[in-house]
Amino acid sequence: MNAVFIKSAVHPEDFPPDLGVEVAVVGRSNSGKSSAINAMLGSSKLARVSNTPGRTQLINFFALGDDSRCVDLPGYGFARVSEGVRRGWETMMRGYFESRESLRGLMITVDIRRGIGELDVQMLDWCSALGIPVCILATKADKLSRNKTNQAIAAMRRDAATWEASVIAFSALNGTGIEPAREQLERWLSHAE
Ligand SMILES: Nc1nc2c(ncn2[C@@H]2O[C@H](COP(=O)(O)OP(=O)(O)OP(=O)(O)O)[C@@H](O)[C@H]2O)c(=O)[nH]1
Ligand SMILES: [Mg+2]
Repeated sequence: MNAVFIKSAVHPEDFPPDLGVEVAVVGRSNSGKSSAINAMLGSSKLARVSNTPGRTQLINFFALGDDSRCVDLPGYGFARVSEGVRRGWETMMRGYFESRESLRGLMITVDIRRGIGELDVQMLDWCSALGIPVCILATKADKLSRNKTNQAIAAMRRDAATWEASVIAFSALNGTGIEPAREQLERWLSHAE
């Protein structure tokens, strides 16, 4: 997939035109979001863009083709953010989720060793209220043995069933799950209506 950075934005009026289809990626800070985006899109330049200081707190849009986009959303769960920053994040996310007609699905990166946490649950609740399909990428699967990975995935699938979300064991390091994640992305992006 040939991805090209379009722009960063905070407010809906600055987003690229809401045409065609897009898939967004979000997750706890340090959960492997940038690595997952790079692995799925097969480009190492994208993370550099989204990790540019200042851009981490912005919504980053990447073009994947004509009217087809991947959106890198600012992560949550930073250790010491002020109430003001947290509110700003929430307002920005609301502005995105509640206005974006072209959004076809959301991928949430969750560190497989942590499992689905409170903030992920809020995200899942929000998506199900808005009718947005979710796929969870259980990242850093290379950190666990095969046995532990299977156990963790089974537990995450049980948790995720509440929201009808799917779970994919994923590792940007050894390539686990990159193909199924990419297929999910493409399935969502092929929903043109
Ligand atoms: N072992 C292992 N480490 C990973 C994997 N993916 C990411 N990491 C490491 O986890 C750390 C965070 O990865 P990022 O991809 O930057 O995570 P992020 O969610 O984008 O982080 P922020 O944008 O800083 O919130 C880095 O040190 C990565 O090298 C993986 O699949 N396996
Ligand atoms: Mg990142």
